[in-house]
Amino acid sequence: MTDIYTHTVFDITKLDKKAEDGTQFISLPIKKDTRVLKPTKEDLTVSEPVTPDKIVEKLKIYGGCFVKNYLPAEDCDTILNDIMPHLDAYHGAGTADNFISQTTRRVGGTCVKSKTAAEKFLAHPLNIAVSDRFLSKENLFRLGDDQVVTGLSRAQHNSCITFAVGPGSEDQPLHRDDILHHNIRKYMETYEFGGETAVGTALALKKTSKECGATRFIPGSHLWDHYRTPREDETVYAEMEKGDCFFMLASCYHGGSANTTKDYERIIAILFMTQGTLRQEENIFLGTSMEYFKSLSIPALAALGLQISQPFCGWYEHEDPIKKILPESGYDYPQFKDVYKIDPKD
Ligand SMILES: O=C(O)CCC(=O)C(=O)O
Ligand SMILES: [Fe+2]
Repeated sequence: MTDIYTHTVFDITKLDKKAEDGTQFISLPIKKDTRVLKPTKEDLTVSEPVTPDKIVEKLKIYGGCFVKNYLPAEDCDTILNDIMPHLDAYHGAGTADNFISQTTRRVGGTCVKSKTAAEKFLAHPLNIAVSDRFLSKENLFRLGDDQVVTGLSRAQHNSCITFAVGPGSEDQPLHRDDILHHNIRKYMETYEFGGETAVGTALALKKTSKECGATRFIPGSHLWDHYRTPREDETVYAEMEKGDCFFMLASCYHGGSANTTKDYERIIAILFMTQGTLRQEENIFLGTSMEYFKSLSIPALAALGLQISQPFCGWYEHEDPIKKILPESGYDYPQFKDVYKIDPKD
């Protein structure tokens, strides 16, 4: 019995075996799904003239697609100039795991640190149109016995992180970004709308190649269930020229890759949109002073939503907000509740 509503942790079978560092081995349910897509770069690239319909079609089939010349080079330069001082001030917060390499720098809040990012990248008509197709909702609601109202909830900004992936950065484990929303995916034969919680666009602020660690992704993995193993030999590298963009559903497996160059830093801005309903009803953050938050207890701050929702939701400058609000308190909250090793790897 648990007092927390949950599903999938009950699918973990603990094995009688531990790794050298003490990590518990487990097994997971195995679902047979051998579908592999091997699209060419051309298959994955939206043809001119680029329209929301064409992008949506590619995303339904592959989970990711490329748009050439999404933003002019000058806009990329302006965004990079706006963000560079913040990247230079990066001190490696939250690098205590294998998810972000020590030689990778990253800055969140790109759309509030760069007006060009907000106006040209976030408010890009293709981003708005495509995100709304996957994430917006319009519904009717009954009020009393004789009235119906309707409401439109549009896609909204979820995050926009600029990554500077330096030489020596390693392959990031393949993952789905919608784990932050605890989105448990079901096997799909063909794409069904309604279950997506985020849609991403990765903008190349500089040329990005396999050598410098381009994002790699698994075409078709947005149709997989929660348990299928993501394999390296199924990945495609999102190599792009400056100003090109890669659209990706958050349900698609992907990861940043190893930068094997000697001196070339890969710089990319990754924007995610989410459902307009994935927020608190009341916006208590706008207009509330830091002093007020500092005066509150940790349980009150956590209940207000200022504690990370594990694994990845609600951070401020890549850290749990309570750590920022009460730096002297010794408060620490892990990113993951438990970490296991899968055995056998199927
Ligand atoms: O570095 C990249 O290209 C991707 C990074 C990423 O997927 C992440 O940090 O969630
Ligand atoms: Fe990711």
